[in-house]
Amino acid sequence: MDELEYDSTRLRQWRSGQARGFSRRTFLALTGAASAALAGVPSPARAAAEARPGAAAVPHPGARPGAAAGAGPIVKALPPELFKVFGTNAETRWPALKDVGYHVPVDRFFVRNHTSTPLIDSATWALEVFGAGLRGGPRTFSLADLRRLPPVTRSVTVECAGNGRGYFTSQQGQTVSGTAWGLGAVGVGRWRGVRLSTVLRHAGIGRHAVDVQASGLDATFVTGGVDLGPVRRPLPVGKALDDVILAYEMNGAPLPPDHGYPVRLIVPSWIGIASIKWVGRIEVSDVPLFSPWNTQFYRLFGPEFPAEGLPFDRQSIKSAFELDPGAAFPAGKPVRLTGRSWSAAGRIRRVEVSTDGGTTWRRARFTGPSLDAAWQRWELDWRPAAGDHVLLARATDVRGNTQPDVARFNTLGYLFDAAVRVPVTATGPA
Ligand SMILES: Nc1nc2c(c(=O)[nH]1)N[C@H]1C(S)=C(S)[C@@H](COP(=O)(O)O)O[C@H]1N2
Ligand SMILES: [Mo]
Repeated sequence: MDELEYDSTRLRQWRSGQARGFSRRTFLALTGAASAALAGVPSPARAAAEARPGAAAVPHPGARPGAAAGAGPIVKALPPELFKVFGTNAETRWPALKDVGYHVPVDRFFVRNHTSTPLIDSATWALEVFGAGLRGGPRTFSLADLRRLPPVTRSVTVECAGNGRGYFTSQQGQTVSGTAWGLGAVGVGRWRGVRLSTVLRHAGIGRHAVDVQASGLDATFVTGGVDLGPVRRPLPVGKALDDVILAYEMNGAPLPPDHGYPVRLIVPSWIGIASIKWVGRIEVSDVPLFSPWNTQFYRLFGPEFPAEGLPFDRQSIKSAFELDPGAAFPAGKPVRLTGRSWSAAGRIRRVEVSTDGGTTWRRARFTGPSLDAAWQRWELDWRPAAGDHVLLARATDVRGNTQPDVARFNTLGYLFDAAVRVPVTATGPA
């Protein structure tokens, strides 16, 4: 599974108009008028938001059986000591992970909703697998059908592609659009379900299958008066048949409503949008598929990238301390700094911590397991002198990728991977 090759092939197909689902013509109709008026770097998301309502309606399945609207955008409680809320989204506050184990408990796992958590009745819910990439007709699976198939359990990170976006502005002085997340749009869960490959084989996937696209049963996503249809994003068949899970349990219990009940995708190492929640339908196509979530969103736009934007799928590498910026410590007393690092390219090999703004670095001690597609916990003892200090943590993975000093600017603020500067103070005698 070579993602770079997949992405460059899709970019070529997209440029030459070979795209079903969300064509380049539709994209240009949405963005053309507005981007002509914009000076500087193109911002398709902004352009789409400014497009005339109804200018380019995208067809989508109207019937969404089993879905009902929830009370608010997020169902679970969002106490301020555990979450920072941004509209329909909520990020985990890192101090809330300090004394919890390897997996993030549901009560503090971040939520990223394009609209609202739907309340789905699993008794009437069914998964429909359909499309020209199947050898026969459509197949449906009840939750009981899925539970009868051989299960798998795996600890996997789910991380929003925009995690850390706020640091493009606060640390690099750059203007980007989208939710100004800190580092808390990430979590590791223990997911149990059935391999997507098992379900696709039961559905009769054919040799000519090209892409696999799951759609959510949450409300369709409307931006600037344009209905973009249900949240959906294609996977190449190579990835779909590799390590993707159709999960029905999180941390040993049925998925909670906010995290995709009754069934969601878990796509290891890929950006969070790939892990479609509340899956209702899965299309197996015999042609390349496109959706707004791999054409106008989740592409890298900016001076360093092609005008159409560079598609991407994989997450990057990051580290976070289990504390808030501005945390205060007693001066002259030992403190144990703790944190976690993770990379989509593999396990973490080394984490270095600086307590003096990046001048000197010490190696952190690993605690707990090192898992592929999840994170590494670490700690470091420190005795701060009175005054202000800047902490940094910098991870290196088994492939040799290291967090840079500066993340690559892109207008939608994805894949922030630079080491984050965390101001803290030590007060008192000494
Ligand atoms: N149906 C649907 N699936 C979705 C989304 C959504 O809004 N609707 N958000 C995606 C995004 S952008 C992310 S980062 C992850 C977040 O998963 P979580 O809310 O369980 O943390 O879900 C993804 N799956
Ligand atoms: Mo996301």
